[in-house]
Amino acid sequence: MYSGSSADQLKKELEGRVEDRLGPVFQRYGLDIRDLMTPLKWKPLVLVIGNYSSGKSTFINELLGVQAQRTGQAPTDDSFTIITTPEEQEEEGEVPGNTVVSDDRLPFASLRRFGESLIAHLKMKKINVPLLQDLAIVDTPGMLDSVTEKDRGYDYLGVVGDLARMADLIILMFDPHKAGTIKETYQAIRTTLPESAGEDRVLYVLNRIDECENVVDLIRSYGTLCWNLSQMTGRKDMPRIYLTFAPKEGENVPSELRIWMNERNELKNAIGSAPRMRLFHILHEIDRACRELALEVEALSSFRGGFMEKLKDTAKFGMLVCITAFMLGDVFMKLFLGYPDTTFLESLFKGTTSTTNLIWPLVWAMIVIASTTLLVQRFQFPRYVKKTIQNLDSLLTLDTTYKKDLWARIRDRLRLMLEKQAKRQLWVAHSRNLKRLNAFLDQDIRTFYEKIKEKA
Ligand SMILES: Nc1nc2c(ncn2[C@@H]2O[C@H](COP(=O)(O)OP(=O)(O)OP(=O)(O)O)[C@@H](O)[C@H]2O)c(=O)[nH]1
Ligand SMILES: [Mg+2]
Repeated sequence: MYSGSSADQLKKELEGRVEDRLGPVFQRYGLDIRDLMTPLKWKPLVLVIGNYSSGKSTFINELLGVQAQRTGQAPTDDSFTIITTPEEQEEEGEVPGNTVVSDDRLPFASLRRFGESLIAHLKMKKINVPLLQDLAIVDTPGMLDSVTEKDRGYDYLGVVGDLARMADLIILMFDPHKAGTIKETYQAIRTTLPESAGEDRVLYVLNRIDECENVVDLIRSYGTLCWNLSQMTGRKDMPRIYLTFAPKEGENVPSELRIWMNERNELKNAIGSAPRMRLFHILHEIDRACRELALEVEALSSFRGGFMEKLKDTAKFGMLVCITAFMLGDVFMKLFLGYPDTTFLESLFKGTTSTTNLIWPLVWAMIVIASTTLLVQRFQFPRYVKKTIQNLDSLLTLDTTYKKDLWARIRDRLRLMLEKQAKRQLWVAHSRNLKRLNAFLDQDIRTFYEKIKEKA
């Protein structure tokens, strides 16, 4: 199994490399690469979600070897419980939600936004169990059918989404009685999880299979779950579904169930891989942030390029007017005002040009340059920015679904940037930054993926 310390070492190496290579580029676009890692700064996290009474808490207790969580038929637990070990010199015990969201060593500050109702339903339990040295487990209230946000008092799926974003491994538990038919489960799989977690981080479990009357009954439940899952995820391939049950304490496992014992053990072993999954998770987040920024930089580069084209035309026209003003400005002055006595062109023909003949042509040229600059600054550029913001999609060719998804995530950020700092974008070397981002994606991230796989 992947040891926590080798994962830690790789994590530090990765963080160093990211700060070195990407820190300055992210900073140039008003982003802090460290923010990206804040939710991932604590221990690897295993999130256990699923239908009420599917056996989440029973499984956690079995995994830890202690009765950490209350269990029982019907919805039993209405709290999110983070289970971890006490710090050095600290006693076992419970920490209330308020302290959990205020502790800046922990990654849960974002949960504060779900309000007091959630905080009252959030706690941390600290128990001395070796498994928890390298990871923390979050037990959650079961998903229900006819429940609204008002009934819960907080946005349950919002909380699940936030935790899923932080989690390195998500166990989604079903049972044969309600194999994928619960409304909240449907919403979680349909929207919350895809927005927060990669597919590879979710383990599907059909638990309590000992309650199936016979193999036919089990196959029926399994089939129903597969069908429901395929409807919910839209995936063509069926993910692995662990078929498990909790062996009753002190009782022998009935012979017909013995063949399924392996599944439960494999699920437990999969949880041990959370530290390694954390590394993949971090890489995944960095990869995503880099690709998002790369697309943003591409759009800004196109914004800059488009304006430079316009500026070139204006400059050409301005230059023409400038030369005309330089040559003829004083000729018109002489015609209408009677001075200067000798125009620049006259002095040229006579061969008597002196510095005094250059004063008016230069004044006229300067007037043209100054007014062109003013025109560009006051009218042409703001109009270009306004038009670009109105038609942001024209900055890029979005030829793949992946690019379209990325674009949907950064569109507002880009709009804000153009509203606030459009001028600054003209002076940034976007193409160089894009090269750096792409080099990181092509080389460094790949190298780290290989390293994690090698050490597995
Ligand atoms: N037969 C059988 N019963 C189980 C199994 N797992 C759990 N149970 C029982 O099912 C009931 C519900 O288990 P819990 O672990 O409390 O379920 P939960 O998912 O945590 O439920 P909530 O916290 O209410 O969402 C308890 O009475 C358990 O003893 C199992 O694999 N087989
Ligand atoms: Mg429970």
